[in-house]
Amino acid sequence: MLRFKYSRAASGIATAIAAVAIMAPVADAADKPEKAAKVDNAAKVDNAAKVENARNVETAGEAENEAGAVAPKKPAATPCEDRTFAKVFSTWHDNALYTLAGDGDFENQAAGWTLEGPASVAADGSPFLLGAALGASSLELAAGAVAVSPPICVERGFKSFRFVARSVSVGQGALRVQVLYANGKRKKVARRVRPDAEWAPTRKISLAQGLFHVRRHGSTTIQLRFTGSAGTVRLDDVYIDPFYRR
Ligand SMILES: [Ca+2]
Repeated sequence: MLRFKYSRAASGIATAIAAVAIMAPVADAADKPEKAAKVDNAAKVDNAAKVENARNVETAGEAENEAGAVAPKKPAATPCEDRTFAKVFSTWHDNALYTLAGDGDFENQAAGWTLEGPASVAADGSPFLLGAALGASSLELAAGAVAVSPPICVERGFKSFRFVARSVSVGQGALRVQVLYANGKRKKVARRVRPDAEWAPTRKISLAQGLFHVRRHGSTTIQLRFTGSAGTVRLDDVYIDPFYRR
């Protein structure tokens, strides 16, 4: 009986903490995005993933709210469909398992991607054999171009993503990278990427999973948005670090 009462009380406290954590990013997102993400992470049950985030993942640089936000919808209580996972960045001492975003290697004419402005598929694949075969195409974004990925199913523990990029303009190009969440809050975590002239993987970029509240054994979707902000950049091999399996 005592155990039951304790359990109920503990559950109530956990719910209260979770409610505070959910509200905090809404209040703070406009001016203190990093703090908001940290508060949210603090409420996560998955301590292993939290520690891993703190140690290895580039902290998200920015979060925003957009006008016209709609009411959050609950994430699905079903896991993602089976996908292929591989340690594709092990050459760069990153032994995490990754899965390719939908046509994330742009070998199928950016199928499923939404392209706006000066965006096109270029006959210039990354030189790294990350998948089954070396590709021949990448996505080129000049300043002002926008590319949005197909929806990507994510579960608990999907903590970061990375891709391969190069600048092809005379000056160094730059991309703004954002994460679009399906929870209706339209929060975005942004990072600016300035690739060199030679193809190279970016650092890991955080998905700020605390902002999308995936249930245990559940899933939700995110999308990645790339905006050309200076010069011309080509990107290729967009990979997501999947469920925490190590
Ligand atoms: Ca490619």
